[in-house]
Amino acid sequence: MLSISGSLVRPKGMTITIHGPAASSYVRSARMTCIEKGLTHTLEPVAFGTEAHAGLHPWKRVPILRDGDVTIYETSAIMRYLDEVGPGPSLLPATAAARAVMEQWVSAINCYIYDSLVRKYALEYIAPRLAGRDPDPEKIRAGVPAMERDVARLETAYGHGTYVAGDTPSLVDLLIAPIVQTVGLFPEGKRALAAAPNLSRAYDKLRVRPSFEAVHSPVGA
Ligand SMILES: N[C@@H](CCC(=O)N[C@@H](CS)C(=O)NCC(=O)O)C(=O)O
Repeated sequence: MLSISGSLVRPKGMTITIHGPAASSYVRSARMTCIEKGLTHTLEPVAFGTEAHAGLHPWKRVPILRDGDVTIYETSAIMRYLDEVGPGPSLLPATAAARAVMEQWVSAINCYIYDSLVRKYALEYIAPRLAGRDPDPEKIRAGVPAMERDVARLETAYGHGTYVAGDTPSLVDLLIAPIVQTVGLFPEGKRALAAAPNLSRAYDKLRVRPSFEAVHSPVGA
């Protein structure tokens, strides 16, 4: 359950726990943020759907962060927390307008883009395969138009600078990189990304960062 009773000064060297599977794009974004910020963390599984899981996240999703007596769910809140407590360079853009643009795209990912790119497209390949079944081509076909539309919309986020909000990565770029990697594992996603040169250029820079390489997904590896 959310706790805000953490001490004002976070003890140096305390290890953060991120709960969730290594393949989850949101989990990978939280872990990338730890690494970018110079915070040590361990990855721990969560028993999906159990009462213990609900005790950490009422909607039974991942990731969940634990840091001493602080427990936080929702990836953007986790990333904000890590950005504040970590010693590494800030992952927030420098101006009010750029920070608002970052938040706009964080919200768009959480409300629309994760759904169209991952949940209703990539997972239609991944989930059946993990269960030892063949993906259903009808379900994949049904997800392609929204996936293509939202890759094209994400392309516009990278039309103005190297990253979404400036010339250095901010939290939203760390949210996007694992999603792009996941979509690019599958043929229609690969084609959509090939038609998005600005997004692909940014992804090519993000994917060689040590933080991204350290959390490479076991799915499609
Ligand atoms: N709004 C949540 C979404 C988290 C989410 O959907 N995570 C996925 C894994 S990438 C999950 O828990 N899926 C399991 C499920 O939907 O039951 C956040 O930003 O953390």
